[in-house]
Amino acid sequence: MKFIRWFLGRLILACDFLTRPKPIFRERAEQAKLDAITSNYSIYQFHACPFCVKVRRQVRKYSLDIELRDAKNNINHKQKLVKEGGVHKVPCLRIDNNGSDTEWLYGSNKIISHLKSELQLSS
Ligand SMILES: N[C@@H](CCC(=O)N[C@@H](CS)C(=O)NCC(=O)O)C(=O)O
Repeated sequence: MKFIRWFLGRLILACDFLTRPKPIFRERAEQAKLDAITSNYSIYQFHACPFCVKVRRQVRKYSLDIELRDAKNNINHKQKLVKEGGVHKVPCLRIDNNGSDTEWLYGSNKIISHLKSELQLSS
């Protein structure tokens, strides 16, 4: 079972690598505006989780600069996700609203919808 999961994970990563979307290009000022917003974002994720791959592909497609945090191998990230987010589930988008009222958004579809609406990204 562990091997099958490992194998499927590698397969997903290989498919992702071979079909990776091309990042879109923006004018410097426009990109800087988005970077300022996403500097408050971080994504808790596992490297080979298919839902995390889905979110990472969108992040790449839209050229978003969002810190990725490994919640499987990094014990500090894992503990923070469980303690503050509430569940050890990935992907999870952490939105730091300048110290107060930190949001933890779980679920790949919710994260992608949030990014699209918050950052006004076209489909
Ligand atoms: N419907 C969720 C599914 C997320 C999910 O099942 N994630 C798995 C990893 S692929 C997880 O976090 N499992 C908890 C664990 O392994 O501890 C989504 O779209 O994000």
